[in-house]
Amino acid sequence: METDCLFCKIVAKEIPAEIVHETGRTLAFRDINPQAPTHVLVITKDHHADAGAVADADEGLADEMLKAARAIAREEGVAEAGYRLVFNTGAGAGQTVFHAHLHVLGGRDLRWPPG
Ligand code: IU
Repeated sequence: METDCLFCKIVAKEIPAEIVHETGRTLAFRDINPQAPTHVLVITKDHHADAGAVADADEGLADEMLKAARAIAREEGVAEAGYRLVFNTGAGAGQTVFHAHLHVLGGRDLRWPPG
């Protein structure tokens, strides 16, 4: 755990969050500033700075995040209509919290390019 990391504090239950899904190595909760009717963040329980660090980390961790996202999309009822998975990776791409998180967005029309 990184002491100054907000998402580590959510994992440690030191900061509340609306948790919607949990696996052995991931936790998912509703984004505090939702950009779509469904906006859930899938995070790793261990601290990894971004998606690249997840890819370099434990075997199967990225796969576990992806499977969690698929389960959430189904549970939220957005899988059929379509949903978007986003890893903002690096400040230049809009990453603001440097603890790896996969955005699961759905429940409205999603345009491309995302901007
Ligand atoms: P980003 O990809 O790093 O920009 O996404 C960070 C997300 O974390 C963003 O959508 C925030 O609304 C969200 N978030 C949150 O859900 N709870 C918080 O306490 C904070 C940020 I700070």
